[in-house]
Amino acid sequence: MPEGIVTELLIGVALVAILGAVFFLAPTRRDRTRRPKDADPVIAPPKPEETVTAEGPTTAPTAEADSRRAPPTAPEFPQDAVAERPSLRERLSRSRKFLSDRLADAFHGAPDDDTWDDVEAALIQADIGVDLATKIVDDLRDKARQRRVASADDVRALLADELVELFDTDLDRGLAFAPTGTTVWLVVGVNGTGKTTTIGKLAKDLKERNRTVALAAADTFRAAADEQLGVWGERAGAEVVRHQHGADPGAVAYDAYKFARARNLDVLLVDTAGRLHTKTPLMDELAKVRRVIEKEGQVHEALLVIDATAGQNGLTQAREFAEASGVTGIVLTKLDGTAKGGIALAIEQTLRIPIKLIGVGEAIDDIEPFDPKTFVDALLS
Ligand SMILES: Nc1nc2c(ncn2[C@@H]2O[C@H](COP(=O)(O)OP(=O)(O)O)[C@@H](O)[C@H]2O)c(=O)[nH]1
Ligand SMILES: [Mg+2]
Repeated sequence: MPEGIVTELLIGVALVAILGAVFFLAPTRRDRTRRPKDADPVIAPPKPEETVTAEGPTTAPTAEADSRRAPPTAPEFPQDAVAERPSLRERLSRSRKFLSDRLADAFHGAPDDDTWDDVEAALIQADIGVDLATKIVDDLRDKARQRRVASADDVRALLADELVELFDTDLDRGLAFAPTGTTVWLVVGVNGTGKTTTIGKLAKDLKERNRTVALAAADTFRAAADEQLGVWGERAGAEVVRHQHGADPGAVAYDAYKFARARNLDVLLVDTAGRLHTKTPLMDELAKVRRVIEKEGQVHEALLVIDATAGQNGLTQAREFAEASGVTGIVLTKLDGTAKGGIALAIEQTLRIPIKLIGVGEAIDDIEPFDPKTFVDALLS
Protein backbone atom coordinates (compact mmCIF):
# COMPACT_ATOMS: atom_id res chain seq x y z
CA MET A 1 0.00 0.00 0.00
CA PRO A 2 1.35 3.47 -0.83
CA GLU A 3 2.58 5.31 2.26
CA GLY A 4 0.24 8.31 1.68
CA ILE A 5 -2.88 6.18 1.94
CA VAL A 6 -1.66 4.50 5.15
CA THR A 7 -1.08 7.91 6.75
CA GLU A 8 -4.53 9.13 5.68
CA LEU A 9 -6.10 5.97 7.07
CA LEU A 10 -4.29 6.44 10.40
CA ILE A 11 -5.43 10.07 10.61
CA GLY A 12 -9.00 8.97 9.84
CA VAL A 13 -8.98 6.34 12.59
CA ALA A 14 -7.57 8.84 15.09
CA LEU A 15 -10.27 11.39 14.23
CA VAL A 16 -13.07 8.85 14.72
CA ALA A 17 -11.58 7.85 18.08
CA ILE A 18 -11.38 11.47 19.28
CA LEU A 19 -14.94 12.28 18.18
CA GLY A 20 -16.19 9.13 19.88
CA ALA A 21 -14.47 10.01 23.13
CA VAL A 22 -15.85 13.56 23.09
CA PHE A 23 -19.36 12.25 22.45
CA PHE A 24 -19.28 9.76 25.30
CA LEU A 25 -17.56 11.95 27.84
CA ALA A 26 -19.52 15.16 27.25
CA PRO A 27 -22.18 15.55 29.93
CA THR A 28 -25.72 15.40 28.62
CA ARG A 29 -27.93 18.44 29.07
CA ARG A 30 -29.80 16.60 31.76
CA ASP A 31 -26.60 16.00 33.69
CA ARG A 32 -25.73 19.64 33.51
CA THR A 33 -29.03 20.73 34.96
CA ARG A 34 -28.91 18.32 37.85
CA ARG A 35 -28.22 19.78 41.21
CA PRO A 36 -25.20 18.42 43.06
CA LYS A 37 -27.09 16.07 45.32
CA ASP A 38 -24.72 16.21 48.21
CA ALA A 39 -24.77 19.97 48.35
CA ASP A 40 -28.54 19.89 48.73
CA PRO A 41 -29.66 16.43 49.76
CA VAL A 42 -33.29 15.46 49.71
CA ILE A 43 -32.58 12.63 52.07
CA ALA A 44 -29.73 13.60 54.32
CA PRO A 45 -27.56 10.54 54.89
CA PRO A 46 -28.44 9.62 58.46
CA LYS A 47 -25.84 10.37 61.05
CA PRO A 48 -25.66 7.30 63.30
CA GLU A 49 -26.62 9.21 66.42
CA GLU A 50 -29.63 10.72 64.64
CA THR A 51 -31.01 7.51 63.25
CA VAL A 52 -34.32 6.84 64.87
CA THR A 53 -36.63 3.92 64.34
CA ALA A 54 -40.03 3.15 65.68
CA GLU A 55 -38.25 1.39 68.53
CA GLY A 56 -36.40 4.53 69.50
CA PRO A 57 -32.82 5.65 68.95
CA THR A 58 -30.62 2.97 67.46
CA THR A 59 -26.96 2.16 67.46
CA ALA A 60 -24.46 3.10 64.79
CA PRO A 61 -24.55 1.13 61.54
CA THR A 62 -21.72 -1.29 60.90
CA ALA A 63 -18.53 -0.06 59.29
CA GLU A 64 -19.27 -2.21 56.28
CA ALA A 65 -22.69 -0.69 55.80
CA ASP A 66 -21.14 2.73 56.28
CA SER A 67 -18.59 2.28 53.56
CA ARG A 68 -21.18 0.81 51.22
CA ARG A 69 -23.54 3.72 51.77
CA ALA A 70 -21.10 6.56 52.21
CA PRO A 71 -22.09 9.36 49.84
CA PRO A 72 -19.43 10.92 47.66
CA THR A 73 -17.86 13.83 49.48
CA ALA A 74 -17.66 16.31 46.60
CA PRO A 75 -20.50 17.56 44.43
CA GLU A 76 -20.61 15.58 41.20
CA PHE A 77 -21.29 18.61 39.06
CA PRO A 78 -19.72 22.05 38.82
CA GLN A 79 -21.36 24.78 40.89
CA ASP A 80 -22.17 26.98 37.89
CA ALA A 81 -24.43 24.24 36.53
CA VAL A 82 -26.64 24.48 39.62
CA ALA A 83 -27.93 27.88 38.62
CA GLU A 84 -29.89 26.26 35.78
CA ARG A 85 -32.18 24.49 38.22
CA PRO A 86 -34.99 26.78 39.43
CA SER A 87 -34.53 27.84 43.02
CA LEU A 88 -37.13 27.13 45.68
CA ARG A 89 -37.92 30.84 45.50
CA GLU A 90 -38.83 30.47 41.84
CA ARG A 91 -40.82 27.32 42.50
CA LEU A 92 -42.88 29.12 45.11
CA SER A 93 -43.32 32.20 42.97
CA ARG A 94 -47.11 31.90 42.78
CA SER A 95 -47.50 31.93 46.55
CA ARG A 96 -44.85 34.59 46.96
CA LYS A 97 -46.33 36.91 44.38
CA PHE A 98 -49.78 36.51 45.85
CA LEU A 99 -48.64 37.38 49.36
CA SER A 100 -46.35 40.22 48.40
CA ASP A 101 -48.97 41.81 46.13
CA ARG A 102 -51.59 41.60 48.82
CA LEU A 103 -49.28 43.03 51.46
CA ALA A 104 -48.25 45.87 49.16
CA ASP A 105 -51.92 46.63 48.45
CA ALA A 106 -52.77 46.68 52.16
CA PHE A 107 -50.28 49.40 53.06
CA HIS A 108 -50.76 53.06 52.24
CA GLY A 109 -48.94 54.98 54.94
CA ALA A 110 -49.50 54.15 58.60
CA PRO A 111 -51.41 50.88 59.06
CA ASP A 112 -54.98 51.20 60.31
CA ASP A 113 -57.71 48.64 61.00
CA ASP A 114 -58.40 48.21 57.29
CA THR A 115 -54.74 47.43 56.69
CA TRP A 116 -54.74 44.65 59.23
CA ASP A 117 -58.04 43.28 57.94
CA ASP A 118 -56.50 43.10 54.48
CA VAL A 119 -53.42 41.32 55.81
CA GLU A 120 -55.64 38.84 57.62
CA ALA A 121 -57.68 38.23 54.46
CA ALA A 122 -54.48 37.62 52.48
CA LEU A 123 -53.28 35.04 55.00
CA ILE A 124 -56.65 33.30 54.99
CA GLN A 125 -56.63 33.18 51.20
CA ALA A 126 -53.13 31.72 51.31
CA ASP A 127 -54.78 28.87 53.24
CA ILE A 128 -53.09 29.47 56.57
CA GLY A 129 -56.46 28.95 58.23
CA VAL A 130 -58.79 31.46 59.86
CA ASP A 131 -57.81 31.01 63.52
CA LEU A 132 -54.12 31.05 62.78
CA ALA A 133 -54.43 34.08 60.49
CA THR A 134 -56.24 35.99 63.24
CA LYS A 135 -53.61 35.08 65.79
CA ILE A 136 -50.77 36.04 63.46
CA VAL A 137 -52.32 39.41 62.62
CA ASP A 138 -52.95 40.19 66.30
CA ASP A 139 -49.28 39.48 67.03
CA LEU A 140 -48.12 41.46 64.01
CA ARG A 141 -50.22 44.44 64.94
CA ASP A 142 -48.73 44.49 68.46
CA LYS A 143 -45.19 44.11 67.20
CA ALA A 144 -45.67 46.75 64.50
CA ARG A 145 -46.97 49.18 67.09
CA GLN A 146 -44.13 48.52 69.53
CA ARG A 147 -41.45 48.81 66.87
CA ARG A 148 -43.17 51.66 65.03
CA VAL A 149 -43.13 49.63 61.84
CA ALA A 150 -45.32 50.97 59.06
CA SER A 151 -44.25 49.77 55.63
CA ALA A 152 -45.27 46.62 53.80
CA ASP A 153 -41.62 45.53 53.64
CA ASP A 154 -41.14 45.84 57.38
CA VAL A 155 -44.33 43.97 58.08
CA ARG A 156 -43.27 41.26 55.65
CA ALA A 157 -40.08 40.81 57.67
CA LEU A 158 -42.08 40.60 60.91
CA LEU A 159 -44.43 38.13 59.28
CA ALA A 160 -41.53 35.95 58.15
CA ASP A 161 -40.19 35.74 61.72
CA GLU A 162 -43.65 34.97 63.02
CA LEU A 163 -44.22 32.16 60.50
CA VAL A 164 -40.88 30.50 61.16
CA GLU A 165 -41.62 30.58 64.88
CA LEU A 166 -44.97 28.92 64.31
CA PHE A 167 -43.37 25.94 62.61
CA ASP A 168 -41.99 23.58 65.18
CA THR A 169 -38.28 23.86 64.57
CA ASP A 170 -37.56 21.11 67.10
CA LEU A 171 -39.31 18.46 65.02
CA ASP A 172 -37.06 15.84 63.46
CA ARG A 173 -37.55 16.21 59.72
CA GLY A 174 -35.04 13.56 58.67
CA LEU A 175 -36.22 10.25 57.22
CA ALA A 176 -35.64 7.19 59.38
CA PHE A 177 -33.47 4.33 58.16
CA ALA A 178 -33.07 0.85 59.57
CA PRO A 179 -29.71 0.54 61.37
CA THR A 180 -29.13 -2.66 59.40
CA GLY A 181 -31.17 -4.55 56.86
CA THR A 182 -34.00 -3.23 54.75
CA THR A 183 -35.61 0.13 55.47
CA VAL A 184 -39.33 0.32 54.68
CA TRP A 185 -41.15 3.51 53.82
CA LEU A 186 -44.89 3.31 53.32
CA VAL A 187 -46.44 6.05 51.19
CA VAL A 188 -50.13 6.82 51.76
CA GLY A 189 -52.65 9.49 50.80
CA VAL A 190 -55.65 10.35 48.67
CA ASN A 191 -55.60 9.50 44.96
CA GLY A 192 -53.88 12.03 42.77
CA THR A 193 -51.92 13.71 45.55
CA GLY A 194 -48.61 12.51 44.10
CA LYS A 195 -47.74 9.27 45.93
CA THR A 196 -46.38 7.39 42.94
CA THR A 197 -44.49 10.42 41.65
CA THR A 198 -42.97 11.00 45.09
CA ILE A 199 -41.84 7.36 45.23
CA GLY A 200 -40.13 7.75 41.85
CA LYS A 201 -38.35 10.89 43.06
CA LEU A 202 -37.30 9.26 46.33
CA ALA A 203 -36.05 6.14 44.53
CA LYS A 204 -33.91 8.25 42.24
CA ASP A 205 -32.47 10.21 45.14
CA LEU A 206 -31.69 7.05 47.09
CA LYS A 207 -30.04 5.46 44.07
CA GLU A 208 -27.86 8.53 43.67
CA ARG A 209 -26.77 7.95 47.24
CA ASN A 210 -25.70 4.43 46.35
CA ARG A 211 -28.58 2.74 48.06
CA THR A 212 -30.31 -0.22 46.50
CA VAL A 213 -34.05 0.26 46.17
CA ALA A 214 -37.16 -1.80 45.39
CA LEU A 215 -40.69 -0.51 44.86
CA ALA A 216 -43.86 -2.34 45.91
CA ALA A 217 -46.88 -1.76 43.67
CA ALA A 218 -49.44 -2.15 46.45
CA ASP A 219 -51.90 0.16 44.70
CA THR A 220 -53.67 -2.71 42.98
CA PHE A 221 -56.95 -0.81 42.82
CA ARG A 222 -56.25 1.85 40.25
CA ALA A 223 -55.98 0.60 36.68
CA ALA A 224 -52.42 0.87 35.37
CA ALA A 225 -51.10 2.09 38.73
CA ASP A 226 -48.43 -0.61 38.68
CA GLU A 227 -47.38 0.35 35.15
CA GLN A 228 -46.98 3.95 36.25
CA LEU A 229 -44.80 2.75 39.12
CA GLY A 230 -42.91 0.56 36.65
CA VAL A 231 -42.05 3.63 34.58
CA TRP A 232 -40.73 5.45 37.64
CA GLY A 233 -38.82 2.34 38.66
CA GLU A 234 -37.14 2.27 35.28
CA ARG A 235 -36.26 5.95 35.42
CA ALA A 236 -34.81 5.60 38.89
CA GLY A 237 -33.19 2.23 38.35
CA ALA A 238 -35.24 0.43 40.99
CA GLU A 239 -36.92 -2.96 40.71
CA VAL A 240 -40.68 -3.09 41.02
CA VAL A 241 -42.56 -5.94 42.69
CA ARG A 242 -46.11 -6.24 41.38
CA HIS A 243 -49.06 -8.56 41.25
CA GLN A 244 -52.12 -8.48 39.03
CA HIS A 245 -54.63 -5.67 39.03
CA GLY A 246 -57.07 -6.18 41.91
CA ALA A 247 -54.69 -8.37 43.92
CA ASP A 248 -54.47 -8.08 47.70
CA PRO A 249 -52.23 -5.08 48.53
CA GLY A 250 -51.08 -6.84 51.69
CA ALA A 251 -49.83 -9.77 49.61
CA VAL A 252 -47.90 -7.44 47.30
CA ALA A 253 -46.30 -5.67 50.25
CA TYR A 254 -45.39 -9.00 51.81
CA ASP A 255 -43.81 -10.36 48.63
CA ALA A 256 -41.98 -7.11 48.03
CA TYR A 257 -40.58 -7.14 51.53
CA LYS A 258 -39.43 -10.75 51.13
CA PHE A 259 -37.88 -9.83 47.79
CA ALA A 260 -36.01 -6.84 49.24
CA ARG A 261 -34.84 -8.83 52.26
CA ALA A 262 -33.65 -11.79 50.20
CA ARG A 263 -31.52 -9.46 48.07
CA ASN A 264 -30.41 -7.44 51.06
CA LEU A 265 -31.70 -4.24 49.44
CA ASP A 266 -31.38 -1.03 51.42
CA VAL A 267 -34.82 0.51 50.97
CA LEU A 268 -38.30 -0.68 50.04
CA LEU A 269 -40.80 2.01 49.03
CA VAL A 270 -44.41 0.87 49.20
CA ASP A 271 -46.95 2.58 46.93
CA THR A 272 -50.56 2.29 48.11
CA ALA A 273 -54.05 3.05 46.87
CA GLY A 274 -55.87 6.19 47.97
CA ARG A 275 -59.42 5.92 46.70
CA LEU A 276 -61.77 8.00 48.79
CA HIS A 277 -65.22 6.65 48.10
CA THR A 278 -64.58 3.43 50.04
CA LYS A 279 -62.91 5.04 52.96
CA THR A 280 -63.17 2.52 55.76
CA PRO A 281 -61.94 -0.48 53.79
CA LEU A 282 -59.07 1.67 52.56
CA MET A 283 -57.91 2.43 56.08
CA ASP A 284 -58.22 -1.27 56.97
CA GLU A 285 -56.25 -2.12 53.88
CA LEU A 286 -53.45 0.27 54.83
CA ALA A 287 -53.38 -1.16 58.33
CA LYS A 288 -53.07 -4.62 56.81
CA VAL A 289 -50.20 -3.58 54.53
CA ARG A 290 -48.40 -2.33 57.60
CA ARG A 291 -49.21 -5.47 59.61
CA VAL A 292 -47.86 -7.91 57.03
CA ILE A 293 -44.57 -6.02 56.86
CA GLU A 294 -44.38 -5.87 60.63
CA LYS A 295 -44.72 -9.64 60.80
CA GLU A 296 -41.24 -9.86 59.34
CA GLY A 297 -39.74 -6.45 59.89
CA GLN A 298 -40.60 -2.85 60.52
CA VAL A 299 -42.10 0.19 58.81
CA HIS A 300 -39.60 2.99 59.37
CA GLU A 301 -41.64 5.80 57.85
CA ALA A 302 -45.31 6.13 56.94
CA LEU A 303 -45.32 9.19 54.70
CA LEU A 304 -48.61 10.94 54.10
CA VAL A 305 -48.70 12.75 50.76
CA ILE A 306 -50.82 15.90 50.70
CA ASP A 307 -51.57 17.97 47.61
CA ALA A 308 -50.96 21.65 48.42
CA THR A 309 -53.41 22.75 45.74
CA ALA A 310 -56.26 21.00 47.56
CA GLY A 311 -55.92 23.56 50.35
CA GLN A 312 -58.03 23.15 53.46
CA ASN A 313 -59.98 20.26 51.86
CA GLY A 314 -56.81 18.24 51.65
CA LEU A 315 -56.32 18.84 55.33
CA THR A 316 -59.62 17.23 56.26
CA GLN A 317 -58.77 14.11 54.25
CA ALA A 318 -55.26 14.04 55.64
CA ARG A 319 -56.53 13.96 59.20
CA GLU A 320 -58.26 10.63 58.57
CA PHE A 321 -55.13 9.09 57.13
CA ALA A 322 -53.01 10.44 59.95
CA GLU A 323 -55.32 8.93 62.54
CA ALA A 324 -55.60 5.56 60.80
CA SER A 325 -52.14 4.78 59.57
CA GLY A 326 -49.61 5.98 62.13
CA VAL A 327 -48.15 8.66 59.86
CA THR A 328 -44.60 9.72 60.74
CA GLY A 329 -44.10 12.47 58.20
CA ILE A 330 -45.78 14.53 55.52
CA VAL A 331 -44.80 15.10 51.91
CA LEU A 332 -46.45 18.29 50.67
CA THR A 333 -46.65 18.13 46.87
CA LYS A 334 -47.48 20.58 44.06
CA LEU A 335 -46.27 23.64 45.94
CA ASP A 336 -45.11 24.90 42.56
CA GLY A 337 -48.70 25.00 41.34
CA THR A 338 -50.42 26.98 44.07
CA ALA A 339 -50.65 30.45 45.57
CA LYS A 340 -51.80 28.81 48.78
CA GLY A 341 -48.45 27.89 50.27
CA GLY A 342 -49.79 28.86 53.69
CA ILE A 343 -51.29 25.39 53.83
CA ALA A 344 -47.90 24.11 55.02
CA LEU A 345 -48.32 25.92 58.31
CA ALA A 346 -51.97 24.93 58.66
CA ILE A 347 -50.99 21.27 58.16
CA GLU A 348 -48.32 21.27 60.83
CA GLN A 349 -50.46 23.19 63.29
CA THR A 350 -53.45 20.92 62.75
CA LEU A 351 -51.85 17.50 62.40
CA ARG A 352 -48.77 18.04 64.56
CA ILE A 353 -46.79 15.83 62.19
CA PRO A 354 -43.61 17.17 60.59
CA ILE A 355 -43.55 18.04 56.91
CA LYS A 356 -40.41 16.21 55.82
CA LEU A 357 -40.36 16.74 52.07
CA ILE A 358 -41.94 19.04 49.53
CA GLY A 359 -42.79 18.37 45.89
CA VAL A 360 -42.07 21.30 43.62
CA GLY A 361 -42.72 19.92 40.15
CA GLU A 362 -43.45 16.84 38.08
CA ALA A 363 -39.88 15.91 37.17
CA ILE A 364 -37.82 13.30 38.97
CA ASP A 365 -35.58 15.83 40.71
CA ASP A 366 -38.43 18.06 41.85
CA ILE A 367 -38.37 17.15 45.51
CA GLU A 368 -36.72 18.97 48.39
CA PRO A 369 -36.24 18.50 52.09
CA PHE A 370 -38.53 20.80 54.06
CA ASP A 371 -36.90 23.42 56.22
CA PRO A 372 -39.22 26.04 57.75
CA LYS A 373 -36.75 28.93 57.51
CA THR A 374 -35.78 28.22 53.89
CA PHE A 375 -39.43 27.75 53.01
CA VAL A 376 -40.61 30.99 54.64
CA ASP A 377 -37.71 32.92 53.11
CA ALA A 378 -38.64 31.60 49.68
CA LEU A 379 -42.26 32.48 50.32
CA LEU A 380 -41.73 36.02 51.55
CA SER A 381 -38.33 37.22 50.34
N1 LIG B 1 -46.82 20.35 39.66
C1 LIG B 1 -46.65 19.22 40.35
N2 LIG B 1 -47.31 18.10 39.99
C2 LIG B 1 -47.12 16.98 40.72
C3 LIG B 1 -46.25 16.96 41.84
N3 LIG B 1 -46.27 15.70 42.36
C4 LIG B 1 -47.12 14.99 41.59
N4 LIG B 1 -47.63 15.74 40.59
C5 LIG B 1 -48.61 15.35 39.55
O1 LIG B 1 -49.81 14.93 40.17
C6 LIG B 1 -50.45 13.94 39.39
C7 LIG B 1 -50.80 12.73 40.25
O2 LIG B 1 -49.61 12.12 40.69
P1 LIG B 1 -49.53 10.58 41.12
O3 LIG B 1 -48.14 10.34 41.58
O4 LIG B 1 -50.07 9.71 40.06
O5 LIG B 1 -50.54 10.58 42.36
P2 LIG B 1 -51.06 9.33 43.22
O6 LIG B 1 -52.41 8.99 42.73
O7 LIG B 1 -51.11 9.82 44.63
O8 LIG B 1 -50.07 8.23 43.05
C8 LIG B 1 -49.48 13.62 38.26
O9 LIG B 1 -49.90 14.30 37.11
C9 LIG B 1 -48.15 14.17 38.74
O10 LIG B 1 -47.31 14.56 37.69
C10 LIG B 1 -45.57 18.18 42.21
O11 LIG B 1 -44.80 18.28 43.19
N5 LIG B 1 -45.81 19.27 41.43
MG1 LIG C 1 -50.39 6.29 42.41
